[in-house]
Amino acid sequence: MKVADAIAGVLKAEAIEHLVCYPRQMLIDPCIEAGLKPVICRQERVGVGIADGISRSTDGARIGVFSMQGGPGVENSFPGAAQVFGDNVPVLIMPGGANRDRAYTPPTFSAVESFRTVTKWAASINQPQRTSELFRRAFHHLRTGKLGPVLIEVPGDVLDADIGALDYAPPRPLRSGPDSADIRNCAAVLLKAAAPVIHAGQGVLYAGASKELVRLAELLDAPVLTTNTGKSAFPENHPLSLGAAVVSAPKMVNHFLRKADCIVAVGASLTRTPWGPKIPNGKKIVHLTNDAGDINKEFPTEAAAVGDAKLVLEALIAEIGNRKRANGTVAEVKAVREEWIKDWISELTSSEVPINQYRVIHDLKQAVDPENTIITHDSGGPREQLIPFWEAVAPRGYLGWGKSTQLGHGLGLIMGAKLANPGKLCINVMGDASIGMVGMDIETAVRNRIGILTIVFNNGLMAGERESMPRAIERHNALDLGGNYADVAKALGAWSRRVVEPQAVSSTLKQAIEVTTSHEPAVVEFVVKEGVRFSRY
Ligand SMILES: Cc1ncc(C[n+]2csc(CCOP(=O)(O)OP(=O)(O)O)c2C)c(N)n1
Ligand SMILES: [Mg+2]
Repeated sequence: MKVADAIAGVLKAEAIEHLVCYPRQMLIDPCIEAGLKPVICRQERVGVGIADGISRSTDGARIGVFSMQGGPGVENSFPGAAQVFGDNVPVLIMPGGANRDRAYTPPTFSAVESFRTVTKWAASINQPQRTSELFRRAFHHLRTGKLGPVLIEVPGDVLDADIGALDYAPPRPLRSGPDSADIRNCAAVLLKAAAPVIHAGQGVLYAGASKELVRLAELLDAPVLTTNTGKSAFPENHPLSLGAAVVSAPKMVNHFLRKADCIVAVGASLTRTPWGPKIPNGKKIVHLTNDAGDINKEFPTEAAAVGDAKLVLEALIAEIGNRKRANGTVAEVKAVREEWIKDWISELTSSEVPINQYRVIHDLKQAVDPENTIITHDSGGPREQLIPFWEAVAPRGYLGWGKSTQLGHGLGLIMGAKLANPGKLCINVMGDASIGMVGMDIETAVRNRIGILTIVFNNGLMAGERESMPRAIERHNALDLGGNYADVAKALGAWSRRVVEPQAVSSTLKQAIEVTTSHEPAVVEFVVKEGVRFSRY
């Protein structure tokens, strides 16, 4: 068997359905022979985004794979790799590579060396007979421990080498549980706390531990906030939910963070980031994570336990037993939420022209079945506007992203989510700068019959950058962007509408949702106001 066919056999054994790819890549045909479906994108960074959507929306149960040319192809996929590395998403990136006799000859591009800083592990198949071994390691890394992208480079001259029969068995995902002494310590700190707050991250999603998280919150009568990537780990229609935080957040988040004496982080690294909850100094920290390297990293830690979020939560729940607490938290969350909505209801229902972004979000909420919807934001204003006000009720009903925050990443992400969840309504909300980065890939959705709904907030500028370059703006209008994206989408073959009247928001969204049910992407461009009011308290 040739190495190319062996790799196709590995992917088949790993139940990979889609090969997201861009030529020239000599693995494409062998993979198609093995029964995979190709998804050819228009740009490599979007290809990584599609693979991300497959992995992220399935909590890694299905691994997204993206394969492209060595040299220019892999060079052009660096942003995608950096984004999934920042967000710890298990994605397999499989570039071609120069023949082995070109290695270490400048300027030959080395994907392994160049991607070392944005991958969990990167290797080149330097000997054909190592194919099975290297893929076993790759899939082990993609399933176990702290997750992240893995890169395997396939040099051109390796592909045709004969290696006999393929000997490959998919490695099982492995979970580890916590030390019982650590759990006793965590429970003791928690039960002494007067006002604990639970800070939940994406580890809860990957562990499938949302039910256990709800149980812990109810036992402690503790309110729950999530990180950006952890949004949807806790049902946001639960009376203890505070919502998720980026720079903006529901009013409840900072209200409870300020008064908390103890923060319990679950399935979260607690890395300080502008796009996450801001934990004030001086709180007692209890840290539950599968990566010991994150403990004591940013915060002195009072108690901690290392393990898979589900196993750790089960152990903690058992340790707390019937020592249930009551703090009157539900009534306090409700009161602050009511104050918050009072602050915002005029925005959410506004009839102003240009259209208010919050009105679109509000009308969209009414138009969807939240149990059957996956939605994601893009960078910039849309992220800040959507996250506080979108109520995620089911795990992975929201794909929050952004330790790096690359404009345009949401488009590939939602295409991958739709490929992996064809029965769900999949929506991405992007600004005009974002669509400028990746808009041509709307054609990828058209051609591959990926029925996503793309919402574009077109305010004709980069709202968040007003502060960053006042002189350039004053003298050269440097903030402004131009474009009619409904026309662009139409020219790319998508169903599209441009909406300027608030009265048409709801009916157009409903029409667009209907269009997506027949595997056709829909793009709705809303001509919106600049939009600089954010939910920040
Ligand atoms: C690839 C990339 N380059 C630059 C940035 C910095 N950045 C963040 S938001 C933004 C402007 C976003 O404008 P737009 O998408 O139109 O949304 P708006 O803020 O206007 O609502 C920029 C330049 C980024 N996040 N990603
Ligand atoms: Mg804009």
